Amino acid sequence: MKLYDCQPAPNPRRVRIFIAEKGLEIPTVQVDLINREQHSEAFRQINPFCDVPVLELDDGTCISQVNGICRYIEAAHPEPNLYGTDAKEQGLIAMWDNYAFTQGMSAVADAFRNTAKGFSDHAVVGPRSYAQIPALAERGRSRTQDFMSDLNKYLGEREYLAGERFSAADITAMVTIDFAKWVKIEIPEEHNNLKRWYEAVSSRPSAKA
Ligand SMILES: N[C@@H](CCC(=O)N[C@@H](CS)C(=O)NCC(=O)O)C(=O)O
Repeated sequence: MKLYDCQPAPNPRRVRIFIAEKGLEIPTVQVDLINREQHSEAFRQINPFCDVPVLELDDGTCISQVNGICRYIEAAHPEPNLYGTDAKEQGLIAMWDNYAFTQGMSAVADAFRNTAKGFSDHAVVGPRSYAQIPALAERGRSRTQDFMSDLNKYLGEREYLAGERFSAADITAMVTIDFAKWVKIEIPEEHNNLKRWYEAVSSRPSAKA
């Protein structure tokens, strides 16, 4: 088994943290996103969506998309549980994980990809070329700030994003907060609940992955 990875990129980091939480060690292969290795013919054979992470199983099956990979790992290595035990918890964790991705990670990605040099013809992840739209970057910045403010509210109501224990949803939200630093957005000083949670999740050993 091996993980196609790119050390600085946020989405592969979500999988590395998940793997660390499970106490597993999976060798990684670095994909050079800067030089567009993800668009090479060789990598398209591994993942036609042209993105990382990708988990290649020992039988050659390739699973991409963070959720696909992490759900596979959770099923193969159930403990410690990160996607919920009973039906209610599974539903809540999936809900908050998807919320963190669509309202957080995607907002930061819009802010970053629609301004960053080197992405002028590549504002959307994937095999096709899309131009940058500066207004989308501005909207992404506002949405990122709103995401932090909403997280601060939710985390005043409970210890972790999906309930009283750490889950896959916290990994997505924490990596999003770190990704926001790429567009120079930090947790505002007055967001005490968000700061309390961020310090707790960031001090877990897995956060170094
Ligand atoms: N929805 C995908 C997102 C993956 C993604 O956005 N990966 C980025 C790195 S963080 C990527 O591979 N980018 C390639 C590119 O920019 O061409 C997932 O869940 O895995």
